[in-house]
Amino acid sequence: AAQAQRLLVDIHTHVYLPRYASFLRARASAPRIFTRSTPQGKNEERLLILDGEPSEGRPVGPQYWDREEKLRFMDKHAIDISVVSSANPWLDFLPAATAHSLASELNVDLETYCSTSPKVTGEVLSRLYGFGLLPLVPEVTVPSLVETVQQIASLPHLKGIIMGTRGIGKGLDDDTLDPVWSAIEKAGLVVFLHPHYGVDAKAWGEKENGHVLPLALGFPFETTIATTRMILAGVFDRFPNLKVLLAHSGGALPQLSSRLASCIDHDPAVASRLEHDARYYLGRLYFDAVAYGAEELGFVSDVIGRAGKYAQRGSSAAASKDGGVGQRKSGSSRMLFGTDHPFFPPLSETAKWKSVVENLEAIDGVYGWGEAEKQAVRGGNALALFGLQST
Ligand code: 5CU
Repeated sequence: AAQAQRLLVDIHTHVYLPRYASFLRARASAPRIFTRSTPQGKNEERLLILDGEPSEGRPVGPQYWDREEKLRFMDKHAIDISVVSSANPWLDFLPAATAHSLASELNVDLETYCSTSPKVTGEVLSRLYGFGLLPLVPEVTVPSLVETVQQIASLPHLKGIIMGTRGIGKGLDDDTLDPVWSAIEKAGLVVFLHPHYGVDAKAWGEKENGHVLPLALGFPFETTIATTRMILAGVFDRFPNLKVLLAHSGGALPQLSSRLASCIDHDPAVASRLEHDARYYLGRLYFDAVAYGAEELGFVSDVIGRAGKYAQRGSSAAASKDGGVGQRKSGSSRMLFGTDHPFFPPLSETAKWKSVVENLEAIDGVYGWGEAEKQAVRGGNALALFGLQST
């Protein structure tokens, strides 16, 4: 058990399973994988997934679907365990019947991908676990979503569900989804909330900035909006044991949570719907540590760590007597290391990926976190959240 507490666990790492990649290859419009010939006369595969992405897409290869590549990447960065999720845009673009059958097949594929992986040396733990998929598309029936939750819960290596922000067309604050939240809560699965659509592309202006604005700002704002809508709809009041993990450290939500609380306080109709001050709900959530900076991680843990002070709406938080160090330490218990592999590859051959090294250095550099907090963020929190029992 002491060894397990030192494991490095990556909870934000993606795959396009071979069945999904074949599906994308058969498509004529985005999302799709297509082949083109290079100036050297070779064939190369390209991936086109984002809205407004140039039509030549980006390079795609075995790092997206080959499990051996995932394990090699893990070895290169000393990652012991990965909790792997399908990458966006999941099944969002499919008709309901296809989404439903493909979700079930991909869930079984992911279970096999994980269950046949090697074990962590000296441990009963596998090196790979996964987040399953729900057929979250318009016109799917809620009973079929619940059925898929139950399928995922029955697959021993699947510990959660990755989902985008659209729900079944009306977002995640749609009350129709209540039986789905209830089934997920009951099964103890972790929801990994991940963006794909960003915000209205008109916000990016006319200058050519590649993917920088949609990825750096659009993705996190999408998560911010979706989570805020869930808070406002009372999802976390109705399902207090629902475990939701936010991609990219919750986007702008930690920075905006006091402003959100104030806006709610000034809107009696909304305020009367909620059991708690908005800031309280941040202490119920989990945040990946994919923020690339120590100061940002420290700030997020401060905000999570103070949440308990805001159980009552209108409560005013007394300043911490220890300068906030205890609060910062306690917030760290809901933060978890991630890489976003295979996205953000290095632009040239390097020993380690910059994106991974930066996230590890950020954890190491958080002022006020001791070795215990850092190790918990690197792996211990993930073992606890996903119920991964060591020998
Ligand atoms: O680079 C990107 O486009 C992405 C993406 O689509 N999804 C993701 O998780 N990270 C980066």
